[in-house]
Amino acid sequence: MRIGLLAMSGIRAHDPALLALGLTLPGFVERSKQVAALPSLGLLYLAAATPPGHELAYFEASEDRAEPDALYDCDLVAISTFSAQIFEAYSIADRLRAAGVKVALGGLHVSVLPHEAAAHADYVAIGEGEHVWPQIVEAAERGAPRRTFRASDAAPVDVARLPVPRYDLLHDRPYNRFTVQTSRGCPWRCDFCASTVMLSQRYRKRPVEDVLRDVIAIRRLRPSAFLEFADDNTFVDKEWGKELCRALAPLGVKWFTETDISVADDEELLELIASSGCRQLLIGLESPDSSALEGLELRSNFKARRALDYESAIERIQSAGVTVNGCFILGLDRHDTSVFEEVREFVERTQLFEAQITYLTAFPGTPLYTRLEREGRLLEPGRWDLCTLFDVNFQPAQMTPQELRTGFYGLSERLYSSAALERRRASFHDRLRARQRERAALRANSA
Ligand code: B12
Repeated sequence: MRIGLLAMSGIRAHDPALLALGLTLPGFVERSKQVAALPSLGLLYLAAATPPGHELAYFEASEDRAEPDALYDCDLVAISTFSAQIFEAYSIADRLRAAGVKVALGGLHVSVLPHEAAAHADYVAIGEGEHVWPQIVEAAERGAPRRTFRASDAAPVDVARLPVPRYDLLHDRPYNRFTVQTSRGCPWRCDFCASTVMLSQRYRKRPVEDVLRDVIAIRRLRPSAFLEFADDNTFVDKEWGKELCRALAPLGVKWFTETDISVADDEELLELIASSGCRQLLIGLESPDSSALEGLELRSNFKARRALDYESAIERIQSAGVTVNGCFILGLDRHDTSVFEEVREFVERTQLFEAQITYLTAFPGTPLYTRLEREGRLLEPGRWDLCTLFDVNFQPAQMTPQELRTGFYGLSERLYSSAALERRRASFHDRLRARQRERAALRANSA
């Protein structure tokens, strides 16, 4: 069969005022360019798990009706999508099916709402795709009737046996940023999280030599590639993290990842992260104030506990030479209109190299969604297209939706202006130099 792999690409946001603002703010523009340049790792994993004897091609659609014509020559098309682009994916699927192409849908959103997806697909996949995808290919080949495949009905996916994602399918594309997974899942359970937890609960890390094998495969394709680890929380296991960094260091790659604030607790790890080519750690701080984070992490109140120590933790990480992209969620239940100034002050005080602000977003399948639905606080239930992190679709507890938006616009202007960006960057480098001088002096004294 000829099999097409369709990624819904680009970023989504609908609020016209924010879009107009975003286009003029350097901080937004920079990240949007980077984001637009990442392929779908999920589809590359499916490609690697495809039984032999089929012809594979990777495609992208940046919006509804943007699907390439060549998709219509396929026998089977696998579409991977998150919530924000699900309706676009459904209409592309409907058109493909009307033209006689078999369609399989999977991914985070579809795994949570398989009944919704089933109306638009021949085959629906729930959960991780590596073991169900070969079954879907086989079903399509036989012309088997429509059905849903559950990863939980197959053997569990062993992350110590993952194949190299088929990066080679991207050989003729302009990508210079690639994703690699070093781990799947996260030990914490934040009520808003809609990542791997939607597929499987457990946190699993991969053998370091397999990660290296994947990095080398990317480098073979694109020697100067920048790597983003598509993990939920890379440095949960500090000793394994050190092993990973030691293995990456000789390759001279530049990389970025997401992790939690506890990375600051281990000085040796920080040094290894810095010396192995890490350009930035993205850390979900969520709010500067611990009280706003009470109960948000459901297992052990991790976020509220750690917020007490955010400032010194950020200082430790950044003075090891690793920039922090601190993420803040606006509209948590304890946030009133004072939160915008609070975040601005915090970013200024800590001189976070980068700050990311998003709205509290109720993704389907999350405990947050269930709670806001129960409390009648979803403004337009079922509007999955508003699950962009940049559109408000809930009634905040202590503000009107418009107050939340207005505060967000104002904060965006202050955080992402050229002047603010330059100030933070200069301050990072100044502090780093000062810290390096201090260390050199200490070493000289103790010698
Ligand atoms: C890398 C990344 C991106 C990249 C690449 C996206 C891409 N096309 O894959 C970029 C930067 C472009 C991106 C953009 C966006 N992202 Co993003 N992103 C991530 C990140 C960090 C990792 C995703 C990843 O690669 N996972 C690893 C792969 C292997 O897993 P997977 O895709 O789920 O695939 C597996 C299964 O789902 C399944 N599967 C997937 N598709 C299919 C299809 C079939 C047919 C089958 C059988 C199986 C199957 O099999 C795969 C292998 O097991 C996650 C957060 C996280 N830590 O997980 C957020 C995340 C996925 N992103 C998110 C969001 C909201 C977005 C945006 C909508 C933001 C915006 N405003 O535009 C955009 C979406 C636009 C887009 N083009 O996708 C949310 C999605 C939540 C949700 N449930 O919808 C997440 C979870 C982050 C968050 N803050 O909550 N993102």
